[in-house]
Amino acid sequence: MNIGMVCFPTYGGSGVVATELGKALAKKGHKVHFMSYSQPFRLNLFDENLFYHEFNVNDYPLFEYQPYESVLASKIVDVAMYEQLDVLHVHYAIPHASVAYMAQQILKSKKINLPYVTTLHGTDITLVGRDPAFEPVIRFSLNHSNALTSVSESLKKDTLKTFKIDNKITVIPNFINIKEYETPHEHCVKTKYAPNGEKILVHISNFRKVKRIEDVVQIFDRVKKEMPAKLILVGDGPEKAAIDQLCRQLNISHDVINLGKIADPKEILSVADLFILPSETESFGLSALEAMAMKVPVISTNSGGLPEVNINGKTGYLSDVGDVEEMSANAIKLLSDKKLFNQFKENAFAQAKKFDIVNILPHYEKLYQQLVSNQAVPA
Ligand code: GMT
Repeated sequence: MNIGMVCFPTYGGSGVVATELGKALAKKGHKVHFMSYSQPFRLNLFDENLFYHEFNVNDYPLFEYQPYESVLASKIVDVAMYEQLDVLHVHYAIPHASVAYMAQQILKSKKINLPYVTTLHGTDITLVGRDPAFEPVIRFSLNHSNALTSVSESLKKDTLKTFKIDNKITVIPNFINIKEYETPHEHCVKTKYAPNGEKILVHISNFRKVKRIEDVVQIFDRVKKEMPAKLILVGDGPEKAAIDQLCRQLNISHDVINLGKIADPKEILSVADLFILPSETESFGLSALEAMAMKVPVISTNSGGLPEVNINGKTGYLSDVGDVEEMSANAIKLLSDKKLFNQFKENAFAQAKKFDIVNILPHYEKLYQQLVSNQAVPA
């Protein structure tokens, strides 16, 4: 199949999922055409079936806001016509679902049928999508998607509650390629970060408020009072300055290692003892799954889709949002009991295996196939 793939290229789970999905489809012989305003950060193009079509959103003095949607819709039309796309897959509802609809209508006027799949990722529904200003457009474009998927049962429920749409939502969970985690990651030596055998806590995110990184720091501060420990922070974003400030106030900056944006976190995860994800909302928690695939137990909240990934008392622990005391106590308990800790590591890996790409990819392929074989252009 010829598949068009649209995602945000920036650091964020939806771009990672789109890119890894595209790579896996390309390996299976499909031709995958990415369209974005800059190259998605995990997209390396050494595959004869992967293509990248960049578009420029020009800066024109008349426009205070650049017409991203129009340029993207034009690019989709162009790629669909000249690369003969069979199906389009857009990630993140806002604004990609309505852009896909617009492109589909333009193509329809040229007697070309391009069915599209919209994958809901999380904040497109739970945060940004809650803004009533978007409501009519989101509801319309979700209802008109030829297929609608969400990355967790929890997100499906949230979508149905928020938008009351009529379209069917298929849950296809996020995934990892377990083989990539089984190969040794020797470059990153643990003693580089923990020269005296300190426990290493890791958090990875795009440092937005929803991630509650201040809770990561508070948990670390409490763990550090019980045992020697280091905190590795991967990523960057709007909350970074406030987090630096908090670390200074708590006088723990010397034990907090900021690595900034890292495209592939496997090496870092290979030295981690615990992964901390105390998010306010999290539709799935791909970073937690990546940690578990590296046998790292997870201390997280129980919000959104996290209970579908991290199993309480088995692969890690889940607590109410903001319950820093319980999350710290659980972290200390796990790190102090070697037998329990090793059991959780194995459980985390076993749970991650369920989300291996080989189990998830056929669901997407089947969906595309269903859309391609139904030639009817939607009204
Ligand atoms: O929150 C992020 O890290 C970015 C955001 C995105 O869309 O890029 O992530 C969302 O999608 C990921 C991939 O499906 C999910 O694993 C994350 O849980 C989800 N984030 C939230 O719901 C806050």
